[in-house]
Amino acid sequence: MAKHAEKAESTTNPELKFGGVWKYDPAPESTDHVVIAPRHELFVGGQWVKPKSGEYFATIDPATERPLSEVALALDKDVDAAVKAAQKAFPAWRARSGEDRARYLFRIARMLLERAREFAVLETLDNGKPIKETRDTDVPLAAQHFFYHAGWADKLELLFPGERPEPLGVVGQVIPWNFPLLMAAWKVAPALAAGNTVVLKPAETSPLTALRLCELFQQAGLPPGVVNVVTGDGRTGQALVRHPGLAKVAFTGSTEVGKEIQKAVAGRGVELTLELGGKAAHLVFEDAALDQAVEGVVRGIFFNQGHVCCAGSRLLVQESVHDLFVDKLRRRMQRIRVGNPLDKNTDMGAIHSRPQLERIRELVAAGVDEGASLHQAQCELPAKGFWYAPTMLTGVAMSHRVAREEIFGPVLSVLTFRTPEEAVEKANNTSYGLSAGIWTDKGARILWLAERMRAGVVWHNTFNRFDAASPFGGFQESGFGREGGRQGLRAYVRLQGGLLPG
Ligand code: TAP
Repeated sequence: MAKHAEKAESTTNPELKFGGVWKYDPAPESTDHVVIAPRHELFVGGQWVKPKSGEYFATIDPATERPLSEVALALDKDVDAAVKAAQKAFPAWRARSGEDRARYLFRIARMLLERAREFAVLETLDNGKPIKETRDTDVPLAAQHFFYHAGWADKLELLFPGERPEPLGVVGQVIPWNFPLLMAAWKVAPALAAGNTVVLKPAETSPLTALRLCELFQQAGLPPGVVNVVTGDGRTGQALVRHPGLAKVAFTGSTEVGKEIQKAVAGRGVELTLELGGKAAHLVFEDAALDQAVEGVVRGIFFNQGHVCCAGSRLLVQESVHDLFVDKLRRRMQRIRVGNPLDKNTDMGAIHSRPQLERIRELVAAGVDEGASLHQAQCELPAKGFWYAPTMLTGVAMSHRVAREEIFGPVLSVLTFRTPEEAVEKANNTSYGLSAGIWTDKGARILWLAERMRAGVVWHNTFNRFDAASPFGGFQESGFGREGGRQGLRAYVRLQGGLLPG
């Protein structure tokens, strides 16, 4: 509960006044503008409804601390109404042909691309991430998830030959703040393609794009209740995952909350997939194309301010090239442009919230206390908002907190190795197992390493590349189940066994 109070504090601004519609308009001649309503209600049964709690909370722009809008707080009764709406919608939705469901998903995908700029700006404002990323990654990938799953909706029998895939029922989906729109698409698209109905709970600090997605659902004519969105804090998430009307829970977030959810659904016959934290090893061998590897490492840790579950946060460099590589990295970090997330030249935007900024500061201080050397890019950070310079800690040992705990910020911990065996041993020495990266010129070494590394995704000579067709998920404390691809759809169906020809 303390965590939720902390988050609420970060969004409570004494100057909060909602005089009317808040409008972002970058230049008079530009069409790139977004209008934000001063208040957002819940989306239940295809309608905007007031919360029974009567309460609202603020969502702010982390780059300026300016309030953007107030958002309804859904508690038990609202969550119950949303689950009931999804239950009511389920029989008709599952009875539709796959082709029919596909039409809705294609329509949503196309509409999202038509309004791509608006969604990109809104996401940047509510999250703090640079417009370059929302424009080139978040929005197109979110649309890709709808397109991709639309393509499978009428071909599920081909995906699971000899089986009869049936939808599960009402799915409760809880998502985090680091990729709000993308996570919503990533969760909703496969669930609908497979014939389920949904209650989605976005993160308290970044609910606006999931709510705007509801406008697309309405405009696409999606039947009422097929998708419901309940905004709120951890209490809303708790009410949802505990609701007896759910057939499945899909959660993305911290390992700590994931464990709580696992307990909450235990023994209820509810399907569960968990996408949790990570502490990815990013390996650089002496024979790698070092300048390309520098770019990969920078993308691996500074993309989205390092608020990425699969971020390459543990750099393992072969000892023979350590000094050279660190020097190249230090010079490259100096060229990262940090600042106004709405500026298309910005590489790194704002840290998402004050509690997250404090956590990053605390862990970096712990790293220095434990003996690591601190290297920070020299850059002028804005006075208002939550900011942190690109940071690297060298001389890190496996026992240090910064080598073991997820920082979820723009902080790279650098360690060394001598042999491939030692690299694998250090890479696997973690309680997580979500992703890993390998930079080497030798194909045989890539295969040898990939077979031995315990990570759900292993990139080689690239990092942080995503595709709706590719399954994503982890081992150990990074969770279980996969999202994306055939494996992702499998998590939204029950396989009933095939029909034998007569
Ligand atoms: P969490 O605090 O776990 O929050 C995730 C979501 O769960 C939010 O919507 C949150 O609501 C809600 N929630 C909080 N307490 C809950 C409870 N007891 N029962 C049900 N729902 C609850 O994580 P975060 O701070 O948003 O995100 C950062 C973490 O997510 C990192 O550890 C990161 O690695 C992980 N993450 C993993 C992935 C994948 S794919 N593996 C992707 C992105 C992020 P409020 O936000 O309103 O409190």
